[in-house]
Amino acid sequence: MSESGRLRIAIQKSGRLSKESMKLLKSCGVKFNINEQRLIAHSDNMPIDLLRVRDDDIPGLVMDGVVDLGFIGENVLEEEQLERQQLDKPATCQKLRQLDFGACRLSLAVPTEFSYDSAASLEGLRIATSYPNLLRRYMQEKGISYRDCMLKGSVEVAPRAGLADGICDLVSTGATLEANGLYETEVIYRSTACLIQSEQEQTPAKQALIDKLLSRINSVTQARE
Ligand code: PRT
Ligand code: ZN
Repeated sequence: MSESGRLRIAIQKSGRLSKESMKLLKSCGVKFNINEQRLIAHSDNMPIDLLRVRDDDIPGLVMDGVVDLGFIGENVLEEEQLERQQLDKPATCQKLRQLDFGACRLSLAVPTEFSYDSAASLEGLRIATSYPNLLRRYMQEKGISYRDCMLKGSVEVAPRAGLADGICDLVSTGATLEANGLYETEVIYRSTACLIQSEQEQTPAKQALIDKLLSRINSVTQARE
């Protein structure tokens, strides 16, 4: 558990955030020997353990205090926070800083033949998404009622498959939307990767290590700007 003297950091095992998260830690001087089969990687030169997991698990691990730090997309963090608030589970953590990778937006999109004026054009229609809480918050703010179609993957094919009228999904270049005969109509959330810390009180030694890492991250990212 994180009560051990070693700092526990959760990073995405494999996916869009893994390489950049590892690269950032390496450029902060943290050395790792990764064994692809292993969940945990121990640093050779600092009291740091890396926990390599699905990105969706990272906010919960940090909010429950199982790990001390996590690299995560703000979209996943905020969706999990909204979910946990409804379930009365711990839903807080400190956002130490935004990072300069993993940029994307969560957007509404509809088929090219759909005549869209505003989000109100979706009133009463079905929207496929993997982000039901962020979508609900946006639609509630606009006072629009809609029907959910919860999909963990293949969201962009839902309209063509007749499962939904529109989608709410992550977009970066827009190529996936275009390839699926969809167009982006509203950006509902803008996201980048970020570094989060558990609310649990740290020992002075661990907090000093976190501060050192953060200061190195600041120098590395400033140098990249
Ligand atoms: O296996 P695991 O659960 O860990 O990974 P995952 O498949 O859930 O996540 P992954 O690796 O795809 O994405 C991790 C994080 O990267 C996301 O939560 C975002 O914070 C960030 N990110 C940045 C993106 C994108 N850009 C992105 N383009 N996540 C997903 N996409 C997908 C999007 O869902 C769509 O299918 O890429 C497609 C759109 O891309 P464009 O370029 O065609 O617009
Ligand atoms: Zn995921």
